[in-house]
Amino acid sequence: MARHLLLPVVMLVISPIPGAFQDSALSPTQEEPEDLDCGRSEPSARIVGGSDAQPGTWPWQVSLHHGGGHICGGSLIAPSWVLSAAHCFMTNGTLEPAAEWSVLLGVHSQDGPLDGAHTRAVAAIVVPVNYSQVELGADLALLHLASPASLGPAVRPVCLPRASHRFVHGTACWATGWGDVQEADPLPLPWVLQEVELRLLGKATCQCLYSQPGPFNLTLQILPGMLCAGYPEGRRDTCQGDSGGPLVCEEGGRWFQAGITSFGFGCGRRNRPGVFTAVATYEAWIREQVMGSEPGPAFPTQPQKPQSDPQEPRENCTIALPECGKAPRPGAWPWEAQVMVPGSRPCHGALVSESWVLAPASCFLHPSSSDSPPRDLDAWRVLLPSRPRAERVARLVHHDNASWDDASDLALLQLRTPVNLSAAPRPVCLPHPEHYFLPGSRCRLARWGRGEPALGPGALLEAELLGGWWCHCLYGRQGAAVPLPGDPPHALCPAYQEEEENDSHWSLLCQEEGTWFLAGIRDFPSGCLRPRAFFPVQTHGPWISHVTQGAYLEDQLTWDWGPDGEETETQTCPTHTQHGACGLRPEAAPVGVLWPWLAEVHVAGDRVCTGILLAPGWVLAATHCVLRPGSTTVPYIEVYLGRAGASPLPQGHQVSRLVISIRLPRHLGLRPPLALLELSSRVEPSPSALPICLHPAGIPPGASCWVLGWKEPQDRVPVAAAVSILTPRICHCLYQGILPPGTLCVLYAEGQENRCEMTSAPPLLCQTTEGSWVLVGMAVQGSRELFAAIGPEEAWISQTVGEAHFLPSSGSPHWPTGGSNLCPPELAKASGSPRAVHFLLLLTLLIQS
Ligand code: 4AZ
Repeated sequence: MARHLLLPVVMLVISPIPGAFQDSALSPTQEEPEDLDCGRSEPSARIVGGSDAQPGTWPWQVSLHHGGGHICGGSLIAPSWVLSAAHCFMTNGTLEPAAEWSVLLGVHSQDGPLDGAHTRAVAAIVVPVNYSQVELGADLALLHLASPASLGPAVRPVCLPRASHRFVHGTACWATGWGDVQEADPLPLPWVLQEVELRLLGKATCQCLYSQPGPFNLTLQILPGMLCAGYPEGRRDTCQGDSGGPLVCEEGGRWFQAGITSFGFGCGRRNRPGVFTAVATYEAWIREQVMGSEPGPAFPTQPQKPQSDPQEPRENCTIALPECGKAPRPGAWPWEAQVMVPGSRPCHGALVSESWVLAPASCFLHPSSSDSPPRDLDAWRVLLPSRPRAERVARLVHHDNASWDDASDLALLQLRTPVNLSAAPRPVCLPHPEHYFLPGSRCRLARWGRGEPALGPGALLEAELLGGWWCHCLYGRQGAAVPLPGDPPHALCPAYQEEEENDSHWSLLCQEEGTWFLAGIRDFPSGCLRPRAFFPVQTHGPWISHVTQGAYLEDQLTWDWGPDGEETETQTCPTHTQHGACGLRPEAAPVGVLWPWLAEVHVAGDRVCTGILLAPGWVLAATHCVLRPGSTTVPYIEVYLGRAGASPLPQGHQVSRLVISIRLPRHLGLRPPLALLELSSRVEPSPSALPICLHPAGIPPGASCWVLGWKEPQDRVPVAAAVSILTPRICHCLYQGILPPGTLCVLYAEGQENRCEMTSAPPLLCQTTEGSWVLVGMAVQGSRELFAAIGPEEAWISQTVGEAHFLPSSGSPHWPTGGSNLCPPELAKASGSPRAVHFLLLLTLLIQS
């Protein structure tokens, strides 16, 4: 589909035609002599879904060449006149020079010797003054040939309808052209003229179809002077390159041109019929332009006027529903195909049309010679649901990149006999390249490739699609722009509610309005801290439709996004994702949790502690909060994630886990301040639950730090209080002798110290200069300023939690080394008065820096 630009109004008559003005449209005489025999073709006798025309069937069809190739169609209406579409000749609102165009007449195949064909130069191109863009109508043009065409059996004019001519809706008419056979799929050699039978649709029916919202919320107003032809279910249509060509209907043994191919949304799409310029509407304009030409176009009287005005019965608004992607229930997939190749395990694929099965090419590539798969297709069989016998295979087509690019690990198998589609088998829907699966879409996994023979529980795993930011940025595309809705995504990431099986290959099915799409294939082997990602199938839509000529590419069915939505703002990945998916906090996430690593640790139903997610199965908390002093039994503890500031999130993003064990480091004497809580099952990373980073040196150099707690223990709305971490020396001086080793002291920024309550033992976090968030300490019981440092426990944490994410140690240490070990006397003196401590500390810090 070509995107048509908004073009300014144009009026360009390059060579005025002399002669008397005769406004026949206003006073058409029924007996008007016909100056030309029109609309007759040889008695014996793409367009999308069409077929090769017989030579001589459509003798008025011409091909308009520009820059050495076919651009548009046209129709011969008089020896010196060709009718076509205005948009063929306009670039940025300007009419292209007539001299650059030539008209090919009497041509059938545009490849090889053009027997019987001849060419004419164009002397002038005329476009209505009120033409600006196709969607606004008046998309017609007249080409005045430099010399008359030589008429013969292969070159004859078509008849034009008078303004009063009524084409009855439902009439089967024909469109012809050398245009694309599908969207972005040119007519193959030998470029034989294609014909397709299209039914005229009443204006109300067409408006009803085009009022169904589509991708980009597109709807269209059908204006006077437009006419639609096609089918609600699509599949047969005109396409790019057919523009300007004729839509003709036979009446009384003559062919009348009812329409000029103008535009449409895509080609052959459901509820998107082709839109044509209604020629009858422009009788007066055409007569005016050709005035004085001898012989001029013929406007024969309509042979039999329809009895009554052919208005549609009020209102026929039956839209077509998708023919693909309906399943009785998740898991009972009517498109599930098993390809049986002798000597190997069954390979799971999906039925995508009556005749084609899509499956991973790796199932059929010979491991030793990847480019020459076994070709003994005779012995291959395909099992489809509800089919009594296995299907035989006629052809195997590999994706060109199948053997080296995992994202293109695809092959298409053609069945020898097409299957009758019913409830089962039924094809799955495929997405167009511009399809945008909304974040939060409900998805399922389906077997793909050499899966295990029995239906594993994974096949019913429910997942929710993550937004583009997460999926794109967690895969380390630092600094790259996140693909906008409508742009092809690099990956699709579903977030699972439960654990999945790790070792299987799956395809990703996503649902829109009850219809299932094959959205992704074959997950990447995911790093443990990253959500699973699937290669999007949508980028392969053009290849699949090119090979199958009829796979079920279906438009987007849900659209709660649009050009004005937040989702369309360009977002960029932060640079720090290079360290993996820890410590991320999206600054401009449209929905999401501000603190995705913050957990609520509900202890024995009577108190809530703060916890921090370190890895998919581990949360760190302060021991004194989760274990009562003196108690040795493990209380009943539940951990909630994805709740911090989570109000706009769908329910599915809030997860809870039981704590199955509490691990404490070995400490002599005192009870260790930090506790690791092992969760009953992993929490797969998602925007609302992501692990934090750790730093081997404890505090990353140059970081800015915060105490992250709740304002009130009841409502648990997270608040962050800005702090500075004091140097060990100052800390030591302030709390002389009373601090356990590894304790950090903080100084709150002005007015921040009472921001959060402390009974829940909040964490101390720092954000590195690159943007990653690092856990530095957990509050010590009874103190606002003292925190148990994480740094000294690095070895214990990494031994207990294999996946804890330590940032690479870089740069200088957080504190300058050296200097005096003596305490500044002012500090010691100040201990009683907090205001004086602050003042003196600030002074000391300034002197140090
Ligand atoms: C085009 O771009 C075009 N399906 C022509 C016809 C249609 C769509 C696009 C109708 O010239």
